[in-house]
Amino acid sequence: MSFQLPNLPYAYDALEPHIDARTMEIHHTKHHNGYTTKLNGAIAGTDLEGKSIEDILSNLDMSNMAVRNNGGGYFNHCLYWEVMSPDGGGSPEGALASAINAAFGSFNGFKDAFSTAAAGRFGSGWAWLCVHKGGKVEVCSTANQDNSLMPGVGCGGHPILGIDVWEHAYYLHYQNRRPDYIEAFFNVINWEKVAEQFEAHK
Ligand code: MN3
Repeated sequence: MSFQLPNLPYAYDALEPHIDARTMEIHHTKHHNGYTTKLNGAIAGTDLEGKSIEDILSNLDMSNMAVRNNGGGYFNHCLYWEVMSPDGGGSPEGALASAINAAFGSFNGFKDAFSTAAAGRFGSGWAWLCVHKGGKVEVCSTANQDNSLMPGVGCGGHPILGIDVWEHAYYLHYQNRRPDYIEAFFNVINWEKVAEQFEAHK
């Protein structure tokens, strides 16, 4: 069994004007496709073949750079597409909203923490909202294609919302204006999907 590049749950132009169609198409067909193909190559014939991506990343030998980079890239982008929607934006409700308020004081407190983590990531990487067993949420950031499932990255729990801050995620439209991309991302967050992830992993 090999990993498959998932289809996007919307058209490439569906997130405009916040994220442009050309960025989305290249990001999906070139970058995510590349991570998927290289991950399959890296695990072929090893004892990782046939395991779930969460299992692979949670028990990862961090010196295995091919699986670390491409397995992270595979997982991270699968989540990224899912937590965006043309009908997104607004703020969460229910238990997720309560967890966010408990951790950050308010939705705006969360937005500040998440945006600061995303803007402050030097070079390439991701910012995350993660949930720990028991339901506590935290914001953190990881470099390159690392994520909080991996051991020893200084960031724990299961990622339930992630923003890609590699330049390939925004440079065509926003050039060096990463903060503008981060602000725009809030207009496309699919909070129903994030809440599903919260319920599944809390
Ligand atoms: Mn990317």
